[in-house]
Amino acid sequence: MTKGEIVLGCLAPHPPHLVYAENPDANEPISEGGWEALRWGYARLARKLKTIEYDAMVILTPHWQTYIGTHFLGCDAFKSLSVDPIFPNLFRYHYDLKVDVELSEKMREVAEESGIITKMMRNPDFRVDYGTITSCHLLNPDWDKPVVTISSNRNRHYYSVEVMNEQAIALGKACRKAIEESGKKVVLIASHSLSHRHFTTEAPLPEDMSREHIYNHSQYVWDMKVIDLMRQGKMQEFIDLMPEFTEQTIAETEGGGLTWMMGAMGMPDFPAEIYGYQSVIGTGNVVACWDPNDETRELVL
Ligand code: 2X7
Ligand code: FE2
Repeated sequence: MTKGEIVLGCLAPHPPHLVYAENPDANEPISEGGWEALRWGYARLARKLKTIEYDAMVILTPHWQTYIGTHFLGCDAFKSLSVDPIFPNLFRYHYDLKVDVELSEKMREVAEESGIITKMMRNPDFRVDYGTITSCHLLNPDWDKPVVTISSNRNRHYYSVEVMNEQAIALGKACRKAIEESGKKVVLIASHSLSHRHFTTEAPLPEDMSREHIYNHSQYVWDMKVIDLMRQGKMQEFIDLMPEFTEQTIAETEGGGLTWMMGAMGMPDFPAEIYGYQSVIGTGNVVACWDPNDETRELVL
């Protein structure tokens, strides 16, 4: 069997606002648009994905939080209505997704062998989190590839960002080994924002872009600092800065997505492709990807 590989790693933020702004048939609320810098960036990355051959998407999301171990989706399909608990006015999405259970089981098994506590989610009525749905919809609106969602274990809350970093890197290495042994080509997705202070009141019209801006200048400066490290291919430096960044900006990196993906990709030292940066209710969001193929990697923005 040919060795499997990670063909792309995407940092894909999941504000439900972005799906709301797109007006897909699957989502009930109707909008007048908004957040174009992110949505157009996502559309360009989605076009790149169409040119890449891959078997499955594997996503780590901070909105499936597990307190004992790391969990993996373990049923062939999940179908339901996802209503965002905070923004039911924006996100009531009818999803119908397929899971690569074989790959999911393999990753769980290798993670367990490396000492990580794990569990398969076998409840067919389990409600898939909106991080998975939003990031996958924006990267692949056709939903024509199976996915695997990995939960975010609450290491950061039990312990610290430092412990989260160590555990997420170990999980990333285990997932890479499992992918290689599976013979499959896989796209990894870290589903989250960067800085994550957000407004506590919403504008009367959510898509009123005259009301959208980053929460404060310090958040902006931090976001630009870490995006610059991505551009320069200094991901080890970013991971080393993760505790300060995460604590000072209440960043959504706390769930471990980016650390896990970088661990799986062997801490890339090549430049990330940057597709767009914008705030959503004050949070900082970048759409970025790491393309290990020197021939297809581009300077996007
Ligand atoms: O989950 C989110 C998020 N991460 C960022 C912004 C707005 C809403 O939801
Ligand atoms: Fe979130």
